[in-house]
Amino acid sequence: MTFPMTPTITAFERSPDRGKGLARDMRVRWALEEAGQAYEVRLVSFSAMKEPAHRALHPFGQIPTYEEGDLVLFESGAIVFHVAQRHAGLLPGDANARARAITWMFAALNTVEPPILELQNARLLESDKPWSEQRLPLVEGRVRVRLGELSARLGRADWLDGGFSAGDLMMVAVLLRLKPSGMLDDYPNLFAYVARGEARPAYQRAFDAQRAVFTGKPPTGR
Ligand code: GTB
Repeated sequence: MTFPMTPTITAFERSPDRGKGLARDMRVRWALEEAGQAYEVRLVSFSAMKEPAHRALHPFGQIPTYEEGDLVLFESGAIVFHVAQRHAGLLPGDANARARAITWMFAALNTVEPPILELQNARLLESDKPWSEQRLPLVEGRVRVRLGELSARLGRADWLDGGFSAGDLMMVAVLLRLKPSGMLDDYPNLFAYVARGEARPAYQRAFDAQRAVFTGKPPTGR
């Protein structure tokens, strides 16, 4: 199944991560690639994001957004959910399994991502504050609690609940934010889980496409 109109998403014109795939357009690209759905990308500068034209799409002046005909969406979770609902492969057909996969999407966004975000803010935005050094272990500890809990639940399984789903896509995308910090190395099953996500051909295509924005070279099409 494909959408009647090719959707357009927005992404950073110049991502601060320099093509590492850590911005939130990556999870949307990944979902679209898993779905086999062609899409277009409009690149937006930091200043254009705050202009009325972009705010009409995204009230908070951020990326990603998603346009498909008359439909305009923002929030990466809502966009991935929309794609997953409309295409086979990202959500199971069985109603209960589907509800559980959606639960994992929420868990990724609402339980696991917030402490990770807090840690990144503490490291990037608060390092010059006199209390930063004292606060950092606390914030790091909160991330470790979640990683420990998630690691215990995943155990030796490949994916969180049966086959790969949008829940895994979101969880891997969230955990990837920790990759540069090396924190995942202490949780071998989570490290392997993330690597499994990254190894998916759809992930690779999405990663190459967002990286091409930074390098200026077209994706290799692997
Ligand atoms: N809850 C929203 C969603 O899930 O879509 C959050 C959207 C959001 O935070 N967007 C960020 C943005 O537009 C980009 S992803 N920021 C610009 C602004 O607010 O003015 C966050 C992000 C940015 C950069 C990196 N990086 O460089 O590593 C990683 C993640």
